[in-house]
Amino acid sequence: MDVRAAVAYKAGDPLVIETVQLDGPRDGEVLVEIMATGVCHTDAFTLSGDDPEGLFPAILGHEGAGIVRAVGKGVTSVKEGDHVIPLYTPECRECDYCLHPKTNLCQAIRETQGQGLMPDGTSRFSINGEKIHHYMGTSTFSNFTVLPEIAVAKIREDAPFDKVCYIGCGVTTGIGAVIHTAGVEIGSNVVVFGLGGIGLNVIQGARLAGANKIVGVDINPNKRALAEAYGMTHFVNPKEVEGDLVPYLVSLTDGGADYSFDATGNVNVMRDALECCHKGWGESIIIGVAGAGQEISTRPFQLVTGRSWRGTAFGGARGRTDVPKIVDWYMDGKIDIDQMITHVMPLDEINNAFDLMHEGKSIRSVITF
Ligand code: NAD
Ligand code: DAO
Ligand code: ZN
Ligand code: ZN
Repeated sequence: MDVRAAVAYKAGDPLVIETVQLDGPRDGEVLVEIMATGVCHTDAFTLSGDDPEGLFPAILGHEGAGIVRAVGKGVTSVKEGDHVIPLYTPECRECDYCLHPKTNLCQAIRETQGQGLMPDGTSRFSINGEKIHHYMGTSTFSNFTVLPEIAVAKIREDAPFDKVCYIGCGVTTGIGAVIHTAGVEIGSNVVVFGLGGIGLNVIQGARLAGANKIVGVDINPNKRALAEAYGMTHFVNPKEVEGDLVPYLVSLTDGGADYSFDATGNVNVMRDALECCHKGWGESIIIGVAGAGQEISTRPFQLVTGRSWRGTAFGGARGRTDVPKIVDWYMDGKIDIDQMITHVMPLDEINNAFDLMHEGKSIRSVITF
């Protein structure tokens, strides 16, 4: 079938809105009509060329919501008409990783997903006979996409697509990092670096978890007001701190953060995030994705003296199990999404969404089809 998609032909170039050919779902796959998709920093990261796994041409996008329009042979867990959120971290419920309690990194389709292909090693997208790569197994910058059955979470039908698409990445990543990965306890002091689409969700996760001080750190002062609305108790702009940032944060958190989170992707910030943690027990969680070839460093003594450094993908969430629950939290008013969606636009204007992100003017732009 012909579909409308934003194609990334080359690193650094704007996306091109094209009519693209999409083959139907094969065994174990589903065809999903994408109704809305968010534009995340990770899409921009791949488009920039900094992503070591980035492949071109590709149809980017990994934060969508839509409706199943057809299913391939052998599909049992969803049917035509079901509302779903695509999962860039699938959940097969059978592999060693899915069966291990300490990870959400299902490996069932990892190899082909990393190659921009469906599990049978082929692409469903093409243009004039030329292959276009899938992206993160989701390719939501298209009004239709094909996904493996294990890479869709079935959600309730009254949830608005233009809001819950954000649960496909940002909301789940931020809240999940607090709840699943860190396991923040009531009364903890938390420091969050980067108050963008992910960091704000870390803030709201910390509030949900009953944290005491929730310190937000961002070089853009315009991020302050919204972060306060989501539960930030103290704002720190590193540009306004006299002296070193780390001792300032240690003092502000009465000896150091119980938990800190990097939601910037900057390796120097990651070091500060680790080093502002409390001696003896502070844990720092890396969420941000750094550019190709970049490395983190600290003095090993930081770890010897009881701080620990960990990371999280998709907030440690198991998509088919946890995503429908997060949709329920939104529908029940336990979490908020609406204020973070600062811009809504049609697919034709998707390059504007990237510009707004780079200019620091948006939290989330959502594309509606
Ligand atoms: P964003 O651009 O919306 O937000 C980043 C924020 O960091 C901005 O507010 C910016 O002003 C701030 N910032 C930049 N440099 C800073 C510095 N030196 N000190 C303090 N603040 C600084 O991006 P986002 O969508 O929130 O994504 C954040 C990161 O998370 C990206 O690296 C993205 O790739 C990554 N990410 C990871 C996962 C995962 O599963 N691990 C999922 C989604 C996104
Ligand atoms: O190696 O098993 C694996 C898959 C790792 C992919 C996890 C991606 C999470 C980080 C990228 C940001 C997503 C928007
Ligand atoms: Zn994302
Ligand atoms: Zn699995």
